[in-house]
Amino acid sequence: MKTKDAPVTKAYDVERIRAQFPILRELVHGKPLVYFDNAATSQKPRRVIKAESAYYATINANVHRGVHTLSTKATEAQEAAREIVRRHINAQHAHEVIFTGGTTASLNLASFSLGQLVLKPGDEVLISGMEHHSNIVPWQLACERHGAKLKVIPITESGEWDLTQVPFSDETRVLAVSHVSNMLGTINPVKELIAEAKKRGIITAVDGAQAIAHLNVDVQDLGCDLYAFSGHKAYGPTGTGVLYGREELLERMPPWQGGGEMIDTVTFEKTTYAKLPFKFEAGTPNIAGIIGLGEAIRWMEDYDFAFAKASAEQGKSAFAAHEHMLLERATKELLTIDGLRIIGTAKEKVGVISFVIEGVHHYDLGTLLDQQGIAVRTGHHCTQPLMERFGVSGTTRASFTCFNTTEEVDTMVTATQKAVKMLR
Ligand code: 7TS
Repeated sequence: MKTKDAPVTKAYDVERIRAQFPILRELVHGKPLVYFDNAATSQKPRRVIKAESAYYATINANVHRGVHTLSTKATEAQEAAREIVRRHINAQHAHEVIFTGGTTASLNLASFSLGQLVLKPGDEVLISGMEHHSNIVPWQLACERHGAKLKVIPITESGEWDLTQVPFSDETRVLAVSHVSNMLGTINPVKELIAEAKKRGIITAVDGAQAIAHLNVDVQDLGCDLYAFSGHKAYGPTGTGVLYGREELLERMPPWQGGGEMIDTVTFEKTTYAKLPFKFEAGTPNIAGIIGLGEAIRWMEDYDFAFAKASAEQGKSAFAAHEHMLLERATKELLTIDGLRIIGTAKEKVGVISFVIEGVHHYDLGTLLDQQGIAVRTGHHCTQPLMERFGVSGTTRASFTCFNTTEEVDTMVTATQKAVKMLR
């Protein structure tokens, strides 16, 4: 895992990174865009936009279908992207990488298929109190289908798992937890919890939606059975995602959706399924998006790793270090605002800051910030149980990425101070 306390040196050229993102030239309400909603979706570097359009302009064809040249080229480009993902997350085999529509689709696949495979009445699925709805509802549905129960790891005041109260039991069959919280920014000790689960023979699934663009994800090192993420949160196109699964488990898991591509033979009496990964990829995939996702990962590696070498002695991630510096600055400056409370004060955080301000509704604040060209997210962030845990209806959330600047943080803080004066 990348650590984020590396010193940011002169080698980190934020302007050079910004130049890669065409959208940063846009004005919003006549003001330069300050994009602090990176946890919702990341912006796309030019290379990714180009890779997607080049596919349509030059090799558009269906994959794994025809013998014609374009189909072969499209297939090769898609499978090259699978290998890029495999290498990036250090999966053992490319066929352990299943392409999906996003984290939500990956978790629905995982919960449906694992439900069929292992859940019986009385069994338990263990999640945590900081999960996104995408890592709650699919498991709830699976539990309803199979008569199982959903159990929850409680969250401490600082926004961390309370490891003294993990409700493992003899009935726990699946542990499904997020690597990083989208609301709190907390980096969870997933490796440790997975190790504990494995000792008990529990299958482990990780929601990596908020980790993939900020941490070095190594699925073999984590020891997880399944790992889900979205391409669009890691500089890639929307409508792309991955479910990594350990080969031996994927072989045993039944398919989720039926259709073309996922079969070996079909008769009206019986269907046999294709080998991995195609067993889980029914229908025509998002070929252009997958190619774009591969390019996004290559872009991230080219830039982040190049900077990492240049900027941090121990090869720490330069993106993560930069984002952490922005987080520290925003935290310090925002706390000077009277009545402001940060929700999520864990020691290990990515560049996500959620806050509430006494006497100010997050929606009003978000609207006033938008008028200054500043994009933040407001609301419950698809984590309603977590909102309830902290006794709030919603927060304002700023989430930082590699191209954000200290000036942008200062602009947001000043605009927030002004907004508070207007709204109180
Ligand atoms: N899990 C986590 C931890 C997330 O943050 C999100 C999206 C999802 C799952 C679902 O991902 P999707 O790509 O399938 O939609 N989180 C957010 C967010 O924080 N703001 O908008 C979407």
